[in-house]
Amino acid sequence: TQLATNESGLSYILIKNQHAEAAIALFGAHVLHYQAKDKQPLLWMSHTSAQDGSKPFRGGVPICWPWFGPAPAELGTGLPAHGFARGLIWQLEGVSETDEGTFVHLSLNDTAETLAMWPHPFRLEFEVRVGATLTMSLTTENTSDKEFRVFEALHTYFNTKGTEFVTVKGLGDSFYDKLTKSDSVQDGDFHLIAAVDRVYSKPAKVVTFTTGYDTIELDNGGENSAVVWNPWTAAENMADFDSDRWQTMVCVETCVTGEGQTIAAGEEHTLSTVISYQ
Ligand code: TA6
Repeated sequence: TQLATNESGLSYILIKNQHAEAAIALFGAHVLHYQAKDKQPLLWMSHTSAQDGSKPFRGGVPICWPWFGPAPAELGTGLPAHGFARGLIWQLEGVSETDEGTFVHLSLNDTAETLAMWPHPFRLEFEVRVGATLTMSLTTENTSDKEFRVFEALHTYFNTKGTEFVTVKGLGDSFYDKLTKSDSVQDGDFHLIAAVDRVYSKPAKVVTFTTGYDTIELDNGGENSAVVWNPWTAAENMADFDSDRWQTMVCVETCVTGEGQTIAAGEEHTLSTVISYQ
């Protein structure tokens, strides 16, 4: 495990152990790459993603926090989509090696800059374990003297062999369709056959899906919803999304959306996922 720096001065933790290899950027506490031994890379990353910190990485695991999608109207205009956590540099708290894998611990505290966007003191802790499974847990501590509400996601981009291989189970039947802006109901499993942007409100704790390479299991905790996203040909209009590679990605996300998660003063909440091969 080593700390590396790219041409733009962004720092990364590069991990290689007996189970897997991975790369995690301090910018956004962003898991960019994870590959278990004898497996394909698990995470999809756009070849045209910004690499200089001018905007969040397109791919891997963006951390959306403390809002999901556009900022709540009461916070005003001009705020970044999906919150600010994925666009700030986190603090590296420690790295430890165990038989189960490498643990990386990062943190983010409120600053004058975050308080100007979202008026609440906080501390975030992000713990990643790079082992035979990829485990991520995001803990929000309310360090203020008033309760606050957060919306969040581990917005994971998965690498697939092709859209036709993707079937997702465990999403539950109710979803909000962001493309048609309507509530809808699904009967059975989800098949990736067209553009999709859905917020499922009653997912099972364990969501599983096929990539064409493997069957992946997400064992989630602290979530209240799951999102499935693939922009399809609309990816061609996104500057940082290489135009034909939507065919080999799908986002299956562990989320707190809807009513959000209220956290009392001095309390904390953890959103987590354990990603493993079935
Ligand atoms: O999780 C799905 C989504 O919220 C979509 O609506 C889509 O816009 C996507 O995330 C990517 O958002 P971004 O801000 O990273 O371009």
